[in-house]
Amino acid sequence: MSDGFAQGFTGTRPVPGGGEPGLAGVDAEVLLTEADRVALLRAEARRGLTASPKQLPPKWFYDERGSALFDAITREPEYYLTRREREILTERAVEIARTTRASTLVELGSGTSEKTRLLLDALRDVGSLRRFMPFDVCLPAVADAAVALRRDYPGLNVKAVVGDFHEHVRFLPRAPQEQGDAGPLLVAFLGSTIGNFDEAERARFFASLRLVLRPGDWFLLGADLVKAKRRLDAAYNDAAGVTVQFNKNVLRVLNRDLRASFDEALFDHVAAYDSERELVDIRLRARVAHQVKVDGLGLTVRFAAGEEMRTEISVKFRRAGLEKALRAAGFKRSGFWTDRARDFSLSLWRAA
Ligand code: AVJ
Repeated sequence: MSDGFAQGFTGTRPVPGGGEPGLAGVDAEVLLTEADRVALLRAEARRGLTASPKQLPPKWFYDERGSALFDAITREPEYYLTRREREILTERAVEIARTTRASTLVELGSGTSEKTRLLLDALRDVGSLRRFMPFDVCLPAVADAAVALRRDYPGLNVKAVVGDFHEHVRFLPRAPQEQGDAGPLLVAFLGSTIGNFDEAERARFFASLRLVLRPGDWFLLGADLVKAKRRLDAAYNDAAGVTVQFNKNVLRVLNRDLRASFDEALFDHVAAYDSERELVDIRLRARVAHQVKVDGLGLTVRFAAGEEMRTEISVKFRRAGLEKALRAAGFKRSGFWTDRARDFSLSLWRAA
């Protein structure tokens, strides 16, 4: 590596891919190439479709169409999360910028990076901002974010990273100290994407993030809070049906990338808050008994009538639970904020 980002790695590092389409003119680190992505999809789809009960990891919603559908969900009246998080960020961005004085902002699962602009503006205004790194599994999403932000923030060094944050957070490229760019890193993980992780995945994620950070670096976490079931059920069953399309999009991804023959019309969207486990369980339920061929895996998958396949969990949090998990991973709390309705939380953690 000659770009000065190769230092500070531990462990074996994936070879960055070259010549990925869709990254023209964007400085990028591809930790997950298109070929890797398909290999990972194959492995995870094979495991999930042959498991009992069947399940698919939620990251596979997010091809270009899925990312656009998620964006549409954030504008639905029932889906309060994005608006609440934006309310907190609008109020706290300056405080976060003054506290962290971060020189690099990393956004995990960046999507369209729209809320990040609040942070970028505040960090630019305190004069500490040098670099922005959108990190996402969806290459078109990071590429678009990188292009738009480079345009709107002249002088900002933008480096896109394509990766799976379960696997690749520990390989986050760091600028070496000797470049005179030793300001702290601020890693933002917004939107309650952390809700997609189960408890073990969360612990592993916080621990590997802590390993890539140096003492004095920062972690900003957006996490949705436990609340009344009726509101959560409504948020994941919007009247316009965008969430239905989003949930079923994973079937289109399998059809296209694994030459599967899923028929969306044979499945119902099912999403319900489980107040015991404090999570929204999101599934696709087969309307009738049928078989699906997955040619790319040489697999025939049988569904019984009424059989449910889990496509996502969306865990809801309490402050005490978050503090416990982050402290266990080696973080110290610096701030914990909610919106006025106490629907959503934004918290700032310092690598201790
Ligand atoms: C992007 C994981 C935060 O769990 O609320 C929205 C995804 N799924 N509606 C969430 C989602 C169905 C969303 N996250």
